[in-house]
Amino acid sequence: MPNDFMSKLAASARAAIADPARITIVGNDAKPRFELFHAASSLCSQKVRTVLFEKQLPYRSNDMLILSAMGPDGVIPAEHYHPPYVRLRLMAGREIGRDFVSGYSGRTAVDTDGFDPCVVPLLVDYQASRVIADSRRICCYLDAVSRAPVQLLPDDDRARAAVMRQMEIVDQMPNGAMLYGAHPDADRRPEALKTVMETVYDHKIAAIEAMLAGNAGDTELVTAYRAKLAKERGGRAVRRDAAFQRAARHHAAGALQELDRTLGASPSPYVAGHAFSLADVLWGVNLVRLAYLGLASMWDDLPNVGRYVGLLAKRPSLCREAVRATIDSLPPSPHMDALGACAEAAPA
Ligand SMILES: N[C@@H](CCC(=O)N[C@@H](CS)C(=O)NCC(=O)O)C(=O)O
Repeated sequence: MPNDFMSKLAASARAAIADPARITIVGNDAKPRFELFHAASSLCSQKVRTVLFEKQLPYRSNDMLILSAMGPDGVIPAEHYHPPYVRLRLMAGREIGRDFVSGYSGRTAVDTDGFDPCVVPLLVDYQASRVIADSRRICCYLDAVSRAPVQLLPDDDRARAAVMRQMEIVDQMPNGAMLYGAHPDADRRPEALKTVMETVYDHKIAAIEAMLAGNAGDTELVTAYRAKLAKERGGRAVRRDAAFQRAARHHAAGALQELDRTLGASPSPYVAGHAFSLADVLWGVNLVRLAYLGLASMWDDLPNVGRYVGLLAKRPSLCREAVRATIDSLPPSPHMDALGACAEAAPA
């Protein structure tokens, strides 16, 4: 893709960010190779930022508002729903070659659920003239293009397969279901979050409908927004569905039990092999989210998971990009102490 075209599209996507203070440079390079569109609170963005931190890579950071809101003049669409950002994402989506998302599963895995054209994160690599979508792919991409100071995907085939296997397991976690949905028996989500989630789907749907109406002549955008609309309508339909919510929690419980067994058999404190890897990045971010939602009791009887959570929260990258970012960007949670001490690195 020609670089100036990509740069112009990225600049237009940036222009939708209401507060310029949310556009910053991370690191010591005024013209960095990478640009990230993300959100402080987003689980998938936290994974990518953790990798960028581990790699000490400078980047332009666009911290987007990903919640739509209702203003006096009607809906205010989330910043990542605006056409230039969606167009940038569609370019990245072509490389992935999957169909668009067509419904709601409570997961966000592109392999099994399809490509969502209206989500973060998204990485622009100006050196390679590429746009990369999907947190798992972005994390692997960053590891491939930048091997130092730490390698997060091993070269050895078996070790690499073990890391990839864990990444697939985390990708299948029903995080959307547990964040947006109300569990019928034990909804332990922070009260302030529950309040936000009461209207989240109505606002999302109104915003996408507004985008559809405003771009009715653009077939590509219409197809993308229709896919997003189908997903979010599906989410609204099951957000209080008891069986759906119980199934999501049951799936997460099974994955944590398996994690406990895997950690028990691991030759190191890490989940795949001897060294800290992308598997630990993804699990770390996901475990922080579960703790935030009040679900740390799910590992009360899983001692290996308990130890693992404590270890990961002490890693400066995860401490800053998952624990601190969650505290600073999501409604307050009384459950964060479950993570133990967090070891944030001094600012660069
Ligand atoms: N498979 C994608 C999923 C991305 C995703 O679902 N992002 C969420 C935040 S973690 C999002 O942007 N949600 C806002 C929305 O749906 O409008 C990835 O891993 O990058």
